[in-house]
Amino acid sequence: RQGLGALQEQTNYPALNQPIDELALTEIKSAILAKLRLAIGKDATVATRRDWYKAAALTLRDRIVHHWLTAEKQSYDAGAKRVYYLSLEFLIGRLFTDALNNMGLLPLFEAALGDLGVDLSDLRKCEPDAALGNGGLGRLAACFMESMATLAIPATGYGIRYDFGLFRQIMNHGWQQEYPDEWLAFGNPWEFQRPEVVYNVHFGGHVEHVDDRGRDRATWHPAETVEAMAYDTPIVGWRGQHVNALRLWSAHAPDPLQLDVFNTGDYVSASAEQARAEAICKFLYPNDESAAGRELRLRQEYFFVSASLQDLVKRHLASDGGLRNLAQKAAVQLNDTHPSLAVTELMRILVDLHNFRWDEAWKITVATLSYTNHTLLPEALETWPVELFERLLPRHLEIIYRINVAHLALAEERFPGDIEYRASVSLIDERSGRRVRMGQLAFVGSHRINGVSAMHSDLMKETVFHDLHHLYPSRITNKTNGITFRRWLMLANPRLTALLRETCGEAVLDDFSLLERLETHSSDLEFQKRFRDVKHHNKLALARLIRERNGIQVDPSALFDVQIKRIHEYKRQLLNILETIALYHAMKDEPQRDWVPRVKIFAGKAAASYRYAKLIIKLINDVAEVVNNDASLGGRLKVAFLADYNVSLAEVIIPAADLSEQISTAGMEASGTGNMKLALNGALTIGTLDGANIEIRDNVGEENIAIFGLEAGDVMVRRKQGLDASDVIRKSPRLERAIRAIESGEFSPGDAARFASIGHALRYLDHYMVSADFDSYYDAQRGIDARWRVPSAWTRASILNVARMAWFSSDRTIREYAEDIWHVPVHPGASPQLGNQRE
Ligand code: B1N
Repeated sequence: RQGLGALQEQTNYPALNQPIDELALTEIKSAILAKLRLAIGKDATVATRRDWYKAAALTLRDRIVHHWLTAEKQSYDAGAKRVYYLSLEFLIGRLFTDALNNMGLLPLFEAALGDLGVDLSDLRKCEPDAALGNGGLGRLAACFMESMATLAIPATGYGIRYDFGLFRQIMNHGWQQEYPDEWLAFGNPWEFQRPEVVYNVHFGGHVEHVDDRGRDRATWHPAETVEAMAYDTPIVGWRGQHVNALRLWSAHAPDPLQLDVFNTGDYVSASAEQARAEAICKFLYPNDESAAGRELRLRQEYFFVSASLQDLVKRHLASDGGLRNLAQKAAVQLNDTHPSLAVTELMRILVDLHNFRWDEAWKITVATLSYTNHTLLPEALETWPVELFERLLPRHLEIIYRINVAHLALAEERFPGDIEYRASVSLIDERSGRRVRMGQLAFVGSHRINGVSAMHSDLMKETVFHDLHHLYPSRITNKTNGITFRRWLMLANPRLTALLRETCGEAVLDDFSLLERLETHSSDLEFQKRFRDVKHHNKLALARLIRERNGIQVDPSALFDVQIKRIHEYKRQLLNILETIALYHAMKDEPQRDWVPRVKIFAGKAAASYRYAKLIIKLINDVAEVVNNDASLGGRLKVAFLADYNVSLAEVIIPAADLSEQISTAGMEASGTGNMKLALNGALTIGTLDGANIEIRDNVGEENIAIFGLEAGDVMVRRKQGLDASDVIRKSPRLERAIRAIESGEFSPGDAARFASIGHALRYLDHYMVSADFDSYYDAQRGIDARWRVPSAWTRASILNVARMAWFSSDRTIREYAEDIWHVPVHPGASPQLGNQRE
């Protein structure tokens, strides 16, 4: 029973653990030294920190592999049903301490490394983030992988092994610049290359229809073939008992070099085929909530869907002798529409390759697949031109047409003669050039379609999937997102974890519902002080980081006000910075007032092609420049934009936050998961009634959260009324002044025109209701100030947030998927009650 001794020690917290077993210590030390020599090829005297990191990671990996192989064998022997999580994104971050912690080996490794003269917390930083995702959707996939392993659900994650993950963000005079993320430059100690696990993935060519006596079989004669090679990364669950694989595909040309061409001296053309194939896994599309619309993206989607389905079909053919009972043995979850082609590919495999009758194949497909929708934003709903489909995937287009025939017949049956209804549910959008609708395809081909928060699932039924919902009324279900507490509490916030263990009992690590035991301590002044000390310590660490990275001096006892997420108009960083400007003006007007000291902390990336979002970043940095250097404020307001937001930076910011900004335009944020991470770490939320904010309010209580602004229904009404914001601006001198400051060059001296487009949008468009919500937001912020002035009240609310967040564990979310969608058992050993009995 080992816990967080190592991280506590690293942060000088009294260790709660048993003494370390000397025998095990000796063993780990010699194992690390052996790795250093035999796998890295270096001697301890010349090893760099990175060498030590790799040696330690490989030593740990050895120990994980044993559990992995055992888990694999057990589920195989038992003929257990397996979950396949198909996702174009897995935003993993670092794995070293995550795996150590789940294996219960953190204290042992820290001691062993310490004896060898290296600091574990230094080694930790040598690991690059695996940033194979954009934001919430990709991070959710990573949390789910960890929870599935924790609940001992046999599962495989399938995705792409991108050579370059999400771009690195660098600030150049306040402007975002993108640089390639070379995360594999020094190798990756976690992955196992599987050169023997290779599948051919085809593109293009033509389709031949043989006479198959009324069946729907066809033969596809493709024009191009790409090889998919597997790389496996083990994912360890809590307590280390169960391990699953994340299987990522890498693309290669079957014929890497055309020797004849090379010998003519044309070296570039000789490897052209290889370059074309490898482009597929070259990089992750940097879109969040917008569709890529590029041919290469469609190639990526088909590539990973085809390889993954071939892999799982092979597995089931080997173990179950046939595909007839596939749905009893396999549950395939589609993470958004990016893997929607699984619907057509599985049909192709069953009908063309395994000779199934169409109707039976269709039953198997629908029973096997399920689809998670993550956004209602129209610009993010994937569609592909029919013409492109025809060129790249001719057989799949035919299958789509064939599915559509039966589907539209059902629609006709339901609403005879209603042409508009049929057009609306059709898999083909005929309005502006013919396009394949990937959302409709995934919906029709799945037995369950889920949204990611209660509100989002309701809106799915009312908006994008309104008509489809009427046709298939039992399919839409809600699965509110969750986060893994192992990473977002235990690892990110070891001091809070130690306090929670002491207060709620050790069993809290296995049963987060025990967090409720904090409630009785929430008003205890002695406990409050200890709780505040933890936060203060975390804030000191963040203040240090802000000084080192941005050269900005912040007061660690100021209110740390945090907005960290992708930069997007609907997430409304603009609303936050406008309020900052208004507060700045107010402070300058009345410098003698007892203003609550605040640090406004921003971090996030803008899609490289999203010019307006990049302009917002520049505005934040320009405001920071003016505000931070205005001596008349006495340091009571600071603004810091931290560059290159990623999982590891989040792990530092979140435990230090006092206030969590969740201020999206109501109806637009499907769920949010940063909102959960921040509340779990004791930040109070200021937010709109949007996504999972609503469920956070329901759990923490409305007196412990600051809700403001228009509701989703109001937003729809106001949009219908027309979008001009001049009415609200006229009534709000404060807002008028803030907008004028932006337009007049107050923050861009010598370049007043820089933010003209922002001023224009705020005044005359206001699609995202920034102006419309401004006053309400400003007032809510002053309410926050008032609360902050009474430390006991603030701390109480903060403690109650922690105490009431247990429901947002991704273990809960995964249990719901397992029960309602996948129909797989969760391992009883991982059930919450077990932890209890140890008390
Ligand atoms: O998925 C998260 C939610 O918590 C967020 O609210 C939601 O915005 C996010 C196209 C997306 N929705 N859609 C995307 C990502 C990449 C891409 O190319 C869309 N991301 C979300 C988890 O449910």
